[in-house]
Amino acid sequence: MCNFELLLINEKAKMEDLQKLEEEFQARIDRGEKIEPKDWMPERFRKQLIRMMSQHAHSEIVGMLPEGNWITRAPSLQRKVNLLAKVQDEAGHGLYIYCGAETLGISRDEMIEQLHSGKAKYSSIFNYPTLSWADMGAIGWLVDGAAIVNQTMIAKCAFGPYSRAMIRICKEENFHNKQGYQILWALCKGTPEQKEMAQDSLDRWWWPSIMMLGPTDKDSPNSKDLMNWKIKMQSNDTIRQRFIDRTVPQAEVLGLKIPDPDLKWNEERRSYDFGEIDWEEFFNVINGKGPMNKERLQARRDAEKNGRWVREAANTYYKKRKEQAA
Ligand code: FAQ
Repeated sequence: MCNFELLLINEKAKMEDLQKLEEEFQARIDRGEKIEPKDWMPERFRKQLIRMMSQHAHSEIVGMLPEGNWITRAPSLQRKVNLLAKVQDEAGHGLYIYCGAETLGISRDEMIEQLHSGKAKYSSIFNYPTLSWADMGAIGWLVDGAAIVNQTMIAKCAFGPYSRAMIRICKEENFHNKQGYQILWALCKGTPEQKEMAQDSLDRWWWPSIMMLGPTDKDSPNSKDLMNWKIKMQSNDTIRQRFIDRTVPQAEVLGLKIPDPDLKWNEERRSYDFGEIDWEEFFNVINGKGPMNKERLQARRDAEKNGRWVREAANTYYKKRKEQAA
């Protein structure tokens, strides 16, 4: 037998082994088992998870910026404390998810570099400006509300570290959601000007909040694999519909009008029908052409640069303590 034939036999054996491993892997997922970082996994699975988890972590971190903008302008000490706690929680969420993604063999530095170079995305929703105090209410109610509907599904996903991080994150998001709703509640029960401010905020945040749950299913290239691997438990459109169905009655309680003339209860589907989403706006925003894309990325790059000395000092101190202890 010549060398070439031997090589072919070896390659074929390797392919058969790989196919067997992939079948066993899929069977584990189908049985509802969790995949842990040290388990064998297909390379495509690892890459998709790194993409989704790192983008999620970036979203939590960039998501601190629009609300951080209002900490010094909160209307009372209590509101300030609540907002400060919420923004700190978002930092924590980013850190849990970065840690989870690191177990897949990518470093935090690489992920940050991908964010800063524009290679990795972060949620479209954080590319809109926060123009009034009511926007703090709308973010908690709508943005955290949409995030919860999505993330309670991810909490059941097949990758152990992601699923466990989500359980804790969802508990905190519930507090965020309630504090946002409570801000709008207070404004809606206040003066006509305050109620107008709440309505203006809903008018600006409604459509972006619906879009943040991702493109419609037919334009969602990652969904097939992710759903097959039970990373995504439900499709973008299913989650969007659930978010709308649970949010419309909440708007009615506030006495606010959702800015969609086509929004109507469909008795047969037992769900709301809603109007056409402006997908052109969505794709512009995720491709860097939203109202605040440049500012958001610049703020993250500046934070990285300005905080470098703190990280260096912390590392030096840690090394020194370790040497002393040794
Ligand atoms: N923004 O094939 P699909 C929060 C991209 S956390 C930007 O459907 P996939 C907490 C997508 O990456 C909010 N890009 O993608 C908080 C892909 O591009 P790529 C973040 C988006 O992954 C509250 C392309 O479009 N939550 O709010 C967006 O199957 C308040 C095609 O899309 C998560 O990240 C978007 N909205 O589904 C913090 C949850 N949508 O990468 C502070 C985890 C899609 O191929 C204050 N992630 N794209 O170049 C997910 O559930 C999914 O990744 C989706 C997208 C549903 C976001």
